[in-house]
Amino acid sequence: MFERPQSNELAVLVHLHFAKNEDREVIEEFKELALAAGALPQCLITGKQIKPSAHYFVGLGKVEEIQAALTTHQAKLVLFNHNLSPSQERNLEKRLQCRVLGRIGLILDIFAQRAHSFEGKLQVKLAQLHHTATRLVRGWTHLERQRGGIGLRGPGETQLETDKRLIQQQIKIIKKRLDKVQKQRAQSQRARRKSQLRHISLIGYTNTGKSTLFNALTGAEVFAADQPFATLDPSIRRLRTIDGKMVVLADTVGFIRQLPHHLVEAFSATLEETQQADLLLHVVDATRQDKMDREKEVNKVLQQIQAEKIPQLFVYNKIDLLLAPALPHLERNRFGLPHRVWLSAHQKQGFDLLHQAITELLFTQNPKKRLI
Ligand SMILES: Nc1nc2c(ncn2[C@@H]2O[C@H](COP(=O)(O)OP(=O)(O)OP(=O)(O)O)[C@@H](O)[C@H]2O)c(=O)[nH]1
Ligand SMILES: [Mg+2]
Repeated sequence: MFERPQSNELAVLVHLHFAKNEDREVIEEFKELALAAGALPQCLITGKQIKPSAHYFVGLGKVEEIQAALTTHQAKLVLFNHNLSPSQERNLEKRLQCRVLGRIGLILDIFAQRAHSFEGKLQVKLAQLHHTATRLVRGWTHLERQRGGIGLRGPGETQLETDKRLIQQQIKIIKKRLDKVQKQRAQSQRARRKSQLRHISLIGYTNTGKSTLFNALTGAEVFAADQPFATLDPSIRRLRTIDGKMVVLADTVGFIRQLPHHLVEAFSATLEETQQADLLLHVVDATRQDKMDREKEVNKVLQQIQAEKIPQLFVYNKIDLLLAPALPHLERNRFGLPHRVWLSAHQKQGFDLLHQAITELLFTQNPKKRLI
């Protein structure tokens, strides 16, 4: 459906270590994000720093290193794997004479490219406007601008020349439109609720295999791909459990560490599927070293959307890729209830265990025991 975008902007990537145990996987994820936005990473500049410096985020020496890398690779874009303050972004752009994007800008750009539904597009636009509102003055505005470049998609570019009042007006208009769409959505949600079917939401870090599992379980054909944020708009299908009961299954947008607050807020309606679920299938890529960190990040977002109390069943996916091969199996918690299912969505292995676990958790006699 959508391939990697081909804007082919040569980019210099910057990632600083602030903690000792930051590792390769965080940097790999950063590169994936850059690629997903359509950038062509030319080099990665790393370094250790105790805390960000106020003016340029990085120290002066690092700024010079970035400058040299830009010249060497003839790159016109610098991507930071960190959240830059508006003034840091501005100072860097002025100094480096090119576009500089922080992690939030990068994620927003990917979202802008991937949003397909009317609601999804409005949500991204809203988040972009909030982001832009704090960044009205850009140091590089006198430079030649490339329309549609990374970080310039969506409403960003024209708003740069407008004032905050105009942006606030736009935010108001979009919120109104979103309200309308969301009311319609609430209506269909109510209709589904009336049917009294139990709701299950697939949630988890991005690229863990939620959509692959959704497709394999329901026979749907939603887009699944080895890239961050393949899914933005939720999909909903019915699913029959092993004992013949019908449930509703939702596939949702994946989360990532440092998910921009405005994005979570803007997507709150989409995330309602999750907030109102009876059970969350928390999909985890079992091959990742950092899976525990990722689980924590996902739980942080769940807290933000007040969904942290909904029972979770962990689905440890991609066991076919584990170095030490594992067979599908089911782990139980201290109450003897299903806690973690190890399976492969791709190979369709372990689905019987998943079905069994869902049935037990949703239709068990003692609801108090369901909380894991
Ligand atoms: N080997 C293997 N690959 C898998 C498995 N499940 C998913 N994948 C692959 O993992 C990649 C991501 O899968 P998706 O289903 O798009 O993941 P997602 O969690 O929906 O990702 P987002 O929507 O981007 O958050 C795809 O390339 C899948 O083919 C699995 O069990 N085994
Ligand atoms: Mg998906």
